[in-house]
Amino acid sequence: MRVIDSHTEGEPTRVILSGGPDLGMGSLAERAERLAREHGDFCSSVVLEPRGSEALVGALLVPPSQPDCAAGVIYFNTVGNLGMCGHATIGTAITLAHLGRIAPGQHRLETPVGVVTIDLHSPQEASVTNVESYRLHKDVRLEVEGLGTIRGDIAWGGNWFFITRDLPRALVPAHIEPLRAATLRIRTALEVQGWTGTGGAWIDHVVLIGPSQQADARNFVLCPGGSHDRSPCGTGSSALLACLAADGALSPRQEWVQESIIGSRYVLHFNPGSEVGRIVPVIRGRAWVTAEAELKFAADDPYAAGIRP
Ligand code: PYC
Repeated sequence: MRVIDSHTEGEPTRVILSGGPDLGMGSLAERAERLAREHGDFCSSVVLEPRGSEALVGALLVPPSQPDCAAGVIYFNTVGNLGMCGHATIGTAITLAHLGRIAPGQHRLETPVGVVTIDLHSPQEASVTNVESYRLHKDVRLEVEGLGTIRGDIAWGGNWFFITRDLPRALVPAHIEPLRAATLRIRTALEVQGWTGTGGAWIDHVVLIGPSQQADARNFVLCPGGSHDRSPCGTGSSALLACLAADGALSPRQEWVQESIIGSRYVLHFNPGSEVGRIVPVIRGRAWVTAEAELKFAADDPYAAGIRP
C-alpha cells in the first residue's frame, strides 16, 4: 500500500495512493458508509499502531462522482469515518501538489458531506473553503461529573462539536492529560443528557476556547478516538466561526486567527451561506510532507490490522 504522510500545523494525515479497497461507485457518502461497514480492518491497519498513531487521520483517494472535482476523498480516524477534516484536506492538497497532480490555484475536492474547494497558494500553504457551517443550539447547560455546570454551543463545521469557554484548566500543553479527561467527561455528559447533532448524530468532538497572547483565541480539541488535535482543527474552527457569526461577534471576511494547544495557527474568515444562520468558512494553513512509504502487511503479522484498544 503506497502512502504519503504529512502534518498540518502539527496534526498528521496519511494519504492512501494505492492498495486501498475498491468501493465501487455511488455518492461519496455511500462509499464512505461501505468503507466503514466492510473495510474496518483496512482503516485500522492504516491508522492504528504499529503503523499509525492516535492522532493520525487517513485520507483515501477515490474517483469523484462529480466531474469538476480533482479527486474524491474519504477521511477516517482510529474509530471511524470523519465527514470532513480541515487539517487532512490541507494535508491532501499539499500531498497532491507534491505529486504534481495539482498546480497552484483552485481545485474542488468531493467529501462525504459535500464539495470543498482548495486554493493552493504555495507548495506548503493552502486555503480550504469548507462546507456550510451553522450553530444548532446556543447556551446548552450540562451537568458534568467533577466539573459542575458547563455551558456551551452545539455547532456543525463538517463534524459535530460542543464548544465551551468554561475551562476546567488553562489551555497549556502541560495540561493536555487533564484537559483530555475533562473533555471526555463533557462528551459523556452530552450523551447521557441526550444532546445530539441534527438527525441524532453523535457529538464526537469537544472544543475548549480560551485566551491567547498571539491569536484571537487558543483551543483544545478532543477528537472522536480520545486524542487531541495538534492543529487548531479546521472543522472545529469552522463551527466556532458559525457561533461567532450567529452572535454578531465576527463579520463576513473579518479575519480570525485560531491557535492550537501546541501554538500552531490557522487564519480564518467566512462568507455568508445560502441562508440566514449559515456561513461558508475559509481555513488557511500550512502542511509538510513527512514521508513517502509503502506499508507492509505480512501474512503472519498478528497486528496487521492494528492494535485495537
Ligand atoms: O481539522 O477538521 C479538522 C480535524 C478534525 C479532527 C481532526 N482534525
